Amino acid sequence: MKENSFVSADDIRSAFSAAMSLMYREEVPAYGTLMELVARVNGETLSADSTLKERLEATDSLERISEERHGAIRLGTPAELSMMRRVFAVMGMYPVGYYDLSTAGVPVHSTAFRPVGDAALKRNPFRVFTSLLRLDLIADEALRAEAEAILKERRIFTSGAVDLTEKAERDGGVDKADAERFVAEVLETFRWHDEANVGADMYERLHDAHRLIADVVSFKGPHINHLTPRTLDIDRVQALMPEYGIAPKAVVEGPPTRKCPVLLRQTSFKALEEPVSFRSADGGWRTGSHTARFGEIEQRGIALTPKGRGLYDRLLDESRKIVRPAADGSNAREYEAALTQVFEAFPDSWAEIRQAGLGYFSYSLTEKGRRTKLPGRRDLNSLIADGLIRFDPIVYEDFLPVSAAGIFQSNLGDGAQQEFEASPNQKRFETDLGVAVLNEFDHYAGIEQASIEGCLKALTAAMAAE
Ligand code: OOG
Ligand code: NI
Repeated sequence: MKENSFVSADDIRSAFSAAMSLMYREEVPAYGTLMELVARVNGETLSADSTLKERLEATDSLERISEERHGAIRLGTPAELSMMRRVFAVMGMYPVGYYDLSTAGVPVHSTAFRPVGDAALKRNPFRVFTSLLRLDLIADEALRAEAEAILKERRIFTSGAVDLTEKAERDGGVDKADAERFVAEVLETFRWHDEANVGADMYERLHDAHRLIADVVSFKGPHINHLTPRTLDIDRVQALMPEYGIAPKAVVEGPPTRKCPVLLRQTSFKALEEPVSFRSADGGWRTGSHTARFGEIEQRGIALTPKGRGLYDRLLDESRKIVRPAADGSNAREYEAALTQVFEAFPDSWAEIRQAGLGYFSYSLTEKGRRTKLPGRRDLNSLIADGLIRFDPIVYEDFLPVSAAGIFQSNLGDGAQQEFEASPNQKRFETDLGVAVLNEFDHYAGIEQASIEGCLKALTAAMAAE
């Protein structure tokens, strides 16, 4: 096959996220309502702030502002995880980062499959937060073995999805017709199944061990458990959710409201209780319910350097020592107040964040810079001071373990939290995945460095062209 007849991975990813959005809105109507609210608030925010509108027009396409930025699934076995990696690779999504959720009382560890280059992210930044169940954290050995046996039997990928993935790997891409089939086949893996794989008794036992184990083991596939559009004003959407008949989680996860947003803020509406049927011993079905699926929103800020991230983690920890947010929302105000107060120690202007080496920036020539010719290389700070180079924050594209744990917890119900020993096991995760995860900091540092090089080169090349 000729290479130029291949559909780009970016196009396949875009088609896939659009198809998933459509499916999820049909499956979970409350999610469609959230999308409407997000579109309204984004529209209002843009009309009230013309500078923001201009800035976004320059960097993003405005019609796509309110589209999904991520979703999440939970897998059951190493084989599922490594096949998922191959499927996502066809869509230009690669595993970035390792997240250990055991410390937060959730028996999974995770990565985020996402596009990595600047151009691919601009084209469509859709990511999937992908967790692998850790049965090794379950104390009951008999139950662990039974769960493993159930998982071993299921096939979460259609044979069409497997064939097309192999074909794409072999040929180095897929043509238009295959790309369409690929999207349709892969979508099946993410679909909701209201008929459980197990009987009600087994479901109860799994559920008693941990609600998440029941969610992963009891069903035919790893149903998409939420999708997350981008909002330009997360506090406003959070405040308006009840008016739209949806119940928000108690607090917004991540940093407090700031002039210069850092990392990632996110909130969700609580997972819905949905009817499911369980197999009964007589071969029939018995009705019950399961709580798994919800909707989330996110607002992203600047990517922090290891130093900035260290400061963020320390301040977050400090805030949570003052007030630990309760699942029922009873101390939400106090928590927000503590967070805001503690985060006063984090500089809140781009210049200060840059000077302190806390964040990653993308550098570009100003109007004046484009007209200037330099006799030789000069140092970046003096070029900025002379108004030849400007800097803009690089957006954080990854996730935050404490926030993810908060999202998990709020959707597992308000019941007592379970404790696990902290046991990160990145090596094991990577063995199961089949490759090492990419390091998020390298990615941001690379984009920053390339932008600096680009500016310096252009400034001196201008002179050579004279
Ligand atoms: C994933 C929760 C993590 C996020 O945005 O931090 C997540 C899950 O509940 O499976 O999606
Ligand atoms: Ni999420």
